[in-house]
Amino acid sequence: METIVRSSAQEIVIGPEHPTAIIGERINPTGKKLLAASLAQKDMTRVRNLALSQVEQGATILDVNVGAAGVNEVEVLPLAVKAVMEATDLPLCLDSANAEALRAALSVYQGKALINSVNGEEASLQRVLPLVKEYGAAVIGLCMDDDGIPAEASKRVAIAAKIVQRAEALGIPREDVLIDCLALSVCTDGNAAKVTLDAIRGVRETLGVNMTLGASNISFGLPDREAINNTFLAMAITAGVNAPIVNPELSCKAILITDLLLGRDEFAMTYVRYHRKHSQA
Ligand code: THG
Repeated sequence: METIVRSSAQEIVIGPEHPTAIIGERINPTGKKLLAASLAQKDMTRVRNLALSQVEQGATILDVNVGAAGVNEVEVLPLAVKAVMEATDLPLCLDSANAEALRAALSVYQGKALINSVNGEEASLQRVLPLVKEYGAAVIGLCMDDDGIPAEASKRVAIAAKIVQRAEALGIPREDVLIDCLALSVCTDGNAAKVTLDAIRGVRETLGVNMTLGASNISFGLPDREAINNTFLAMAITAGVNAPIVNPELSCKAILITDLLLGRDEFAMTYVRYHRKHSQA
């Protein structure tokens, strides 16, 4: 099972036999006032700089999200996508809940994009999957629906199965669906990580599709989030996640070490190269 995403200049293959793809999350105004303000002004300087820094830190795909108060996503998402395409060669993950913004971004994107995201709600399936088909893109399917994020792993797997089935019914191959089993904070529910990991194993065993995960929710409200996130990432990758969404500055090293320990880095070449490039010695 291989998911391929592409820019005009390179291709990234996501799959169990490949190194973990690293989707950089930092082009996102959540919690970043200055980025939100510059996006509202249609100033792409910060977007470009966040693209360049994440490439430098080891991202292999870049998420682009411009959702904030005062930002017209239909206008600004394509502007941000163009700015990132000019700054880097990495394939992009177009992140919006607004289908018209996704369409506008897809129409300027050169390559095979990853769309972030569709979920199990009927309205989402009907708005997003036809765009995936029309543009020959890949898509992230979130394990949630009208009733929110299920507390039981088996229900998340059932939503994943529904998304895959609805995609296939439109002629979208299951290789082009990346499932996100979703993480909630262990601060409020001590079983939250376990449920997500059970869902990941369930999706791997019953559907066999590739998976993403935004890991950082797991540590919300707790001290030393970086340590929690990176420990959870290692567990999630071991369970079957192969394209996590992360802050590359904080998580690339942990991901490369996880690949090394799982036998996915022959002669430790990738880890050693990364260490040389990023150690100040
Ligand atoms: N799954 C999928 N897509 C996603 C998520 C997911 N997209 C959005 C999000 N979750 C992943 N992206 C982010 C982006 C920013 C932050 C967390 C996840 C974040 N920002 C800091 C804050 O809010 O405090 C800002 C700090 C900074 O970076 O400067 O934490 O789960 N499919």
